[in-house]
Amino acid sequence: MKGWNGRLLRFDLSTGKKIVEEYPKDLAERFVGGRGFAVKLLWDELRPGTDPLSPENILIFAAGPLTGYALPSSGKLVVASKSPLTGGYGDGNLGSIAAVNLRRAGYDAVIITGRAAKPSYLLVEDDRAELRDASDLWGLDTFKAEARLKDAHGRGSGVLLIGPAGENLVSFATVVSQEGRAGGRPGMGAVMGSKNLKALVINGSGEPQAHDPKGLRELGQEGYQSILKRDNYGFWRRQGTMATVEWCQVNSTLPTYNFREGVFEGADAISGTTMEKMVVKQRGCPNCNMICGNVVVDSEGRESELDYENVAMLGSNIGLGDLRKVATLNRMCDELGLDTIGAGNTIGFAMESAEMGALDLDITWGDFEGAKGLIEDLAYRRGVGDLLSLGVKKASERLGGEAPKWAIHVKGLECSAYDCHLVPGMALSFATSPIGAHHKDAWVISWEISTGRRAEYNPEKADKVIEFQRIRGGMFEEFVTCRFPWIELGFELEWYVKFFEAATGVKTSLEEMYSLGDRVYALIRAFWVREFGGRWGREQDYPPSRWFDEPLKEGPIKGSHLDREKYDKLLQTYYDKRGWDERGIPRKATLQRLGLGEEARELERYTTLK
Ligand code: PTT
Ligand code: SF4
Repeated sequence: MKGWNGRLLRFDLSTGKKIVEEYPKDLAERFVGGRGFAVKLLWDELRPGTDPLSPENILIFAAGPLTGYALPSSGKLVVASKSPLTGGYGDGNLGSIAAVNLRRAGYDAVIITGRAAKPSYLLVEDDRAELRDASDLWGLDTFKAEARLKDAHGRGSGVLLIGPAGENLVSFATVVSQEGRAGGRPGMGAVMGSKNLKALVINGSGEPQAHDPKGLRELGQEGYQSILKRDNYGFWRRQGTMATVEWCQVNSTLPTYNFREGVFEGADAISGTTMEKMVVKQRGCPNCNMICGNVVVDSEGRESELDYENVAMLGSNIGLGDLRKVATLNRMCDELGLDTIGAGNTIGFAMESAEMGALDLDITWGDFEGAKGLIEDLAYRRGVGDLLSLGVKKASERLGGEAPKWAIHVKGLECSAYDCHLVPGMALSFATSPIGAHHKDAWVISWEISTGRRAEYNPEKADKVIEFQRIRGGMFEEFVTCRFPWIELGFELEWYVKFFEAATGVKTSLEEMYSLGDRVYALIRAFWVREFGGRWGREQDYPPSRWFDEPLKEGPIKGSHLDREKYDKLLQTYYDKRGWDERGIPRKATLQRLGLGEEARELERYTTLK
């Protein structure tokens, strides 16, 4: 096999046993890499009903057949596991030299099982994989621990690690790398912590063999050149994802006061334009010529890398209109290894709970010191932080009463930063995302609004959600490269088909990639259904009730809210188009058509397939 290394590294932390395994060609052909590999391995190897924080859970770091080559934005990998936050499939995508080094070391994925007897880190250097003592790193923040590991193993080492939040099993702890790349929102950091695994350090001296190395190099160079010529390139380099603050404010979709509103009176103070004047340097992922990590100095004099999601969730969503203070909260989350979206959402939930008298906590909207204290309490699970570290779904259920009404999540994963009172397509994207409420698979909000059809519920919306899920979930998460060249600069999808052919020698087409996306989606859905013991229904695919029941009170579209009946019809259209039944479970014929006949037979042990 060319393009793929064809090898998996398995490491059992309980026994210290390493296995290097050549995987069957069929895995590459049917699941390609990244998320595709992850869900197939979890489906085949994870015992249903496994406690996500037990040694038996499986933690996977997977690259794809394009990762690590000299191709635009190819320095990414997927981290996946059964999620302690949702109980279903969880993953995240982060940029790190660790992705490149993994491929250089000769692997396409690392599969970690068991639990180390004491705090440890796993050192992978080509064929060598050994567990090292991490007692002196345990308790350190991600910046300090990464610096120590790089001192020990070289500046070019790829380090994927957790902070105190992961060590303390916070349900929305992430994996961090390179001082601000963070991935695995559904608690992948907690899974790592439960395994006593502080870090994975990866070095490699080889190169993944390509089918047509010269052709691939030339195509990569052409691709980089093409990116530089894009109209939006200059603006992107200045603002990156932060331009979204202004866009959301103008369109009343900026999450504000725990997603009660879509406009924030302090939006200008946290906008991309404000940030531009504060940027001291830029950072990014490897192999990228459109880097988007803008670093500012925070209110305490430290560097902090800003992205839209971080700023909206730790800014407008908690009523804080001071970008340097927002940057401080963001820096704390990076150090502690907490997902900024989960943290901002949870702080907003806590502020509203305190306001409503449901939680005995001295905190108000925009309370910077209160938010700082809460972030610490979350990471160390102190006081009320212990309850809130479970995520807003479980915390609200424990608080009881009306609290679930202001818990903003889908399937237990906190919503990322788009208010959906009047964008039903985006609400459907959140609701049907394969990991819970994440925008990564279908960011249809921009299409919905720019085409002037935000209020519509027509079948075209379901088509668009599926199209985006096929591209984002079906190509970018499997090839594993960054999707920003395409989504932000219009770098055409055909490039990726050509890259894939030059890397692997396998002829493909966009249609084939879409059907790959459908296969991966169906298997992820099957995984959820199996984990829930077959007890699965369409209520799982509903956005937060707030967007239906509590109209916006401010801004140009005040009075707007989602319509339950129309949403339900749209959801049914989505199911019909996907070939899923009215419960949201793939039909038997659909699974068979996607080459998942064996998986269908296994799923039938849990539920009747229609
Ligand atoms: C992603 C989610 C996002 S999505 C953001 S900002 W975004 C938040 N970033 C966090 C952070 O930073 N620190 C922290 N402690 N927690 C954070 N949580 C939030 O996590 C990220 C970029 C971005 S920036 C996005 S959209 C794109 N995501 C991609 C994706 O999902 N797939 C893909 N093929 N390409 C992508 N490119 C873009 O990558 P999760 P990163 Mg992230 C400070 O991982 O779990 O998916 O959550 O990885 O290397 O930082 O790049 O406006
Ligand atoms: Fe990373 Fe941004 Fe480049 Fe994507 S565009 S690879 S997120 S630096």
